[in-house]
Amino acid sequence: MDFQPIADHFGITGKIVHTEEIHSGNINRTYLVAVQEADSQKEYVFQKINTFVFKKPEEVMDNILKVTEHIKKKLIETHGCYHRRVLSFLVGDDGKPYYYTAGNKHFWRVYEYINHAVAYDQVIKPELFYEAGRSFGEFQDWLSDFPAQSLAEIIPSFHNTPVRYETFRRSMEKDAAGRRAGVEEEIRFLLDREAECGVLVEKLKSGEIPYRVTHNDTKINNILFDNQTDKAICVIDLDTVMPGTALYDFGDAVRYGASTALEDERDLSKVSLDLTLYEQFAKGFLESMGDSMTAAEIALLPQGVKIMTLELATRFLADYLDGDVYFKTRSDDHNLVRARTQIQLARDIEAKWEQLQKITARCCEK
Ligand code: GN1
Ligand code: MG
Repeated sequence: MDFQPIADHFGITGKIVHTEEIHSGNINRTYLVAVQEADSQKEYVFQKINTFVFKKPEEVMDNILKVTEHIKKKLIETHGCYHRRVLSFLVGDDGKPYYYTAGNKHFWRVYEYINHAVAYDQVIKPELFYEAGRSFGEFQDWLSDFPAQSLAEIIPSFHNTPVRYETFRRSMEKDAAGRRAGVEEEIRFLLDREAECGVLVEKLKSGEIPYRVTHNDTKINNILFDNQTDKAICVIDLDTVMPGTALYDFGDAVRYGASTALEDERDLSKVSLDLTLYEQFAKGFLESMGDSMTAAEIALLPQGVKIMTLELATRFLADYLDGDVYFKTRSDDHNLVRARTQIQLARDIEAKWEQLQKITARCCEK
């Protein structure tokens, strides 16, 4: 990979001394690029955007720049500086925060690497998940006065679960990769729960719960933690920041982070929902969202977790049926393995439903 033209475009003058792919994320390609300058070394993150997923990448960058500028202002007001707390994207001579290569085929962006930080793929101790809740809650709080109508809808109906089910049904009917016969049991499980998945979208439409500017991809590895203190410092992966409900962000974070196994664990006996972690995240999230969470939203938190889990199951299984065209995969059955962990998690969420209600109520008393 020749990073030099991209570096040149963004005015990075030093000599590239090290490059390395960072294998996280299921969509974009991400690289760490180290540059030797006169008397110091500086690191950048170069990302090639997946333009099959993000059809209008310029709009993605436009949203991100607006949102990061807004957060920077907030941080200056409250902390006097924003160093390490928000992503800073480079802008080329043409004033644009992106650069096309390969005859306009590849879309690149570059941001400053945040030093002394670590990202976790799994929650290794409960305090980390409290921090994650706090951080995603704070992110939403910062954006609570952001003009939502100025944001482009990057992926239409991104978290519209009934629409996800329609797509899933189309994939089932088409059976493009000829894989359907092997997954009838999984299909049945998901279709049995279709009726209950429209609740959040209906309540948003009816105004029972508010639209907010949300992150929409709240996996724990989308937060950077300080590598000394394990305090959350920066929310990353802002590609899908759009208007939505806080319940998506809550649900997505919990289905991923409070699972006792990774999203692609093959041994389903390892997959369950850790209630201690659920409580930690809820505490952190509710604390930093402050009084702005409405009673209706709080009552729906467990539903947010269940619906997001089912939504991801339908997305993974649909992609398996389509022949793996959307998510990056490392084996032929990778999407099926992912769908199965989500189904197992949904089963466990149902088994723990009463407890989830009780814990949620307890978090509000504090
Ligand atoms: C994708 O790229 P990554 O890993 O942050 C996906 C999310 C899914 C997630 C599942 C734009 O996110 O919606 O929840 O994989 N992002 C997009 O791991 O589809
Ligand atoms: Mg992402």
